[in-house]
This record gives sequence, structure tokens and C-alpha cells, in this order.
Amino acid sequence: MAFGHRYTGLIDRYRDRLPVHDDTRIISLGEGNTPLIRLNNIPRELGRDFELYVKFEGLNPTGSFKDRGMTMAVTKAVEEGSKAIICASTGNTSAAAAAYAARAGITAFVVIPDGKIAMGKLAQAMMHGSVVIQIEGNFDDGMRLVKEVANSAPVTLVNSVNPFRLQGQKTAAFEIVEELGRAPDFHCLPVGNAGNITAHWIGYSELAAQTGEHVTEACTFCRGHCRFAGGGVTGQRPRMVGYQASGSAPFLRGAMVDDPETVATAIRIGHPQSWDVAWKVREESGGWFDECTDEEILAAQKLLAEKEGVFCEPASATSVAGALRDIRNGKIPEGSSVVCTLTGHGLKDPDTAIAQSSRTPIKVRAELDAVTRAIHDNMG
Ligand code: AN7
Repeated sequence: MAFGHRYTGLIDRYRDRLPVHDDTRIISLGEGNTPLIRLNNIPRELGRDFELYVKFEGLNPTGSFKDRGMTMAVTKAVEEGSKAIICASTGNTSAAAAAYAARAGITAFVVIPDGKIAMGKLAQAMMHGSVVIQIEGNFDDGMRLVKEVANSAPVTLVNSVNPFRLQGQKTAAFEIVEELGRAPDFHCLPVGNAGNITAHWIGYSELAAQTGEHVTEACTFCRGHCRFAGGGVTGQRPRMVGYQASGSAPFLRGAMVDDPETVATAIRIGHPQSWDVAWKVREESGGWFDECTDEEILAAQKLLAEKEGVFCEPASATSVAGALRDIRNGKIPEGSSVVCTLTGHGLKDPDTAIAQSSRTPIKVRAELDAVTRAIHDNMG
């Protein structure tokens, strides 16, 4: 990078591929440009030959991939003259909405399930000055309510049903292809509303359209926003694999789930908003959906933290839990390149992390011999 070039966020970087004008006032916190980390220790211990990367979206400004969509949604809301935004959330969308609203100088209303969002996310929504409405219900109840409210009240809905959200989120696929020089063979994501898996497919599809041959059927995945609207694609794209938590796995059940439950509260969602389109992603990409138990999810979270130094939140680890299982059972063949999205940072949910850590702090007297003994006893 040349000296004096400041990274100013993904809209600025990809403005030719996003629905903005030259004079659009961009609301950004420098989101995007997250690291694609190649895992070393976990693959070595597995003894299989494959390239496994994690795209660490927890390093976005508010600690999750939601910032990619929120910079677009809030930029467009402001452009359209909106003075307030609203969302339902399992926590990360509300954190992002609160931060970008603060940046824009507008009001954010966030509707969250009472007692079911991680502490860090609640702290963010409160600290950024959003109006936090806790409902005695789950995310799906909140979603139903905000959709109705947004019909009558002067507020812009910024959940992923807002098409600008997915436009922002598709840029993660651009970054991956730029770094690898090609699309990976498999891309694994945790799935809640299935917005992010859809957004990635839009991104990969747009890139493939640039390099591949256009086919005649319409592109399902641009919703009229991409430059390639009206032309499908045949260029190289990954197989998209979506993993859900077993207690919240409508894509596995083939039907909505009314009482979703999982330790991975971010994906405690039973009525996905991108239901139809996500089935199309699976079909077009030749991918699949699968589920992981809470135990598998937490084990993967811990494995990443202990073996690779990467601390993601439980929901994010679902992608790695599922991918490792499918690498072991050969569904993902040896020699493949695999990208797993780590959607949010581990600091979001300190309670769950502390509860499942292998090591608890050792309490000793504040004296040299006590500290020395603690070191001796715990060497190696
Ligand atoms: C860490 O914040 O839906 O399949 O309200 O926070 O695009 O829904 C969060 C979702 C994965 C699932 N990982 O993404 C919300 C919300 C994390 C998340 C997902 C979420 P989608």
C-alpha cells in the first residue's frame, strides 16, 4: 500500500460494485478488510491435506460481520432522509445498528430477546445510546414486530430483509477471492437468518460473472442491485455449506422451528428471513446444510482459541465444527481449499467463554515462592 493511503471502509473500496452515488455521504467505521488466517495446528493434528482458512469477521469495528451490512444500510437510510433505524436482534445486529446510528447522528431502536443476548452485545447497544427494547419473546417474535412497526412508524428497518445489508456483506467474498486469487472450493458459514450465506453467494456470483461466461437465465442473487442483473453466471464459485445449531436448525428440519434453543445465542433463530433464497444458494452451489450440537460448537470454539490463538464467539465456531466433521468424514475431499467465516469476536460473550475454559485462574499469595511454584506446577 502506498504511504498516505488511509483505508476508509468497504463502500469506498468497492464503490463501483455497490449501490452508491459519487455524492453519497458514507457512514463508515472502517469496516471490512478483515484477516484471512490460514490454520496450521488444527490441520496438522488432523493429519489430512487441505487448506483451511478462517475469515475473522470478529475484527470488524463492532466485532462482527454485521458492520459490512450496516455501513450500507445506514448510508442508504441517511441518504433517503431517515432519522431513525430499527432492528430485531440476537445481539450483533443491534450492536452494529447502535454504533452506525451514533456515527450518523440518528436514533437506533433495537428489539432484543430479554435475557438471551450475550453481555458484550448488550453493553454495545447501551453504550452507543440506542433505545433498547427487551421483549418477553425470542428473536423471531422481535422480527415479526419490527416488520410491522416499520410499516407505520417513520423508522428504517435494517435487518437483513433490507437489501442493502446483503450488498454490503457480499464484499467479504470479494476480499477472499482477492487474497486467494480464486474462490475457495468450499465456503462454510454459521446460519441463522441465512442472510450472510446468501450475501457471500451474491459476491462470488458477481465475481464469477466477471470472469466466467454469462448464461441466459436471470441471476437470482443480485435482487436487481448488481451490475450483472439479468445475466446468470458460470464462473468458478465455491460450494456453500451452512451449519446450524441442532436446537435451532430449521434448514435441517425442512420447516420453521418455534422454540429455538442453543448456547450459541447469536443463531438462536427458528424462522430464517432468507429461507427461500438460501435453499437456492444450496442448490446452485452444490452445497449442503448440516447441524452441530452445542457441545461440538463449544469444543470448536475452544479448539480455535487454544490451538490457533483465534477467539471467536460460539455461533461463529459452528462453521469450523461442521467443516472439521465434514473433512474427517470425507464429504469435503482431501486437497480442498476451505474458508470458514468466523462471524463474531469471542469477547462478545465472556460468560460462555469463562464457563467452559480448561484453565481456571490460580490464586496465590503475592510472594515470589508462591508464583514460582505455580509456574513449576503448570509447565508444559
Ligand atoms: C455471530 O444479530 O441475526 O445467517 O440479530 O451474530 O446471516 O443470520 C445474528 C446472526 C452468525 C447468522 N454468526 O447470520 C442478529 C443476528 C453470528 C451472528 C449469525 C449471526 P445470518
